[in-house]
Amino acid sequence: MDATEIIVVGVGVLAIAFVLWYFFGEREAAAASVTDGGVQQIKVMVKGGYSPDVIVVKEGQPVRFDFFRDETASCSEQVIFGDFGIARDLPAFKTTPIEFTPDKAGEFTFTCGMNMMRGKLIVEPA
Ligand SMILES: [Cu+2]
Repeated sequence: MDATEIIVVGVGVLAIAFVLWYFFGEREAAAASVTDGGVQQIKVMVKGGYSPDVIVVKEGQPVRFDFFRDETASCSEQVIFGDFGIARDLPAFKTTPIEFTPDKAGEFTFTCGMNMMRGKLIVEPA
């Protein structure tokens, strides 16, 4: 192989590694910040997905998500926390607060109304 071929192969390998990381890699989990009132707060950006899409909270303490939907794509117009019986409309370009107290520990998914966009809520045992 000459130098050009080595570079081409190298770039290809890096591109494959990036794709694998992007789709299958472990995402950085975001921990909620706790206010004086003991509410676990976290801002979630909604744009083609949820950011952050892995959120860590503690069981038995109230949680407040501020969902900011930064798009009009109909996919994201609803967010559902099925395990907690919550379904809420998210108006575009607005912040929608969703408050509840996670009463069970474990890993739960939250999704858009079509179950296409997904995020993970990790509730740590109290
Ligand atoms: Cu959707």
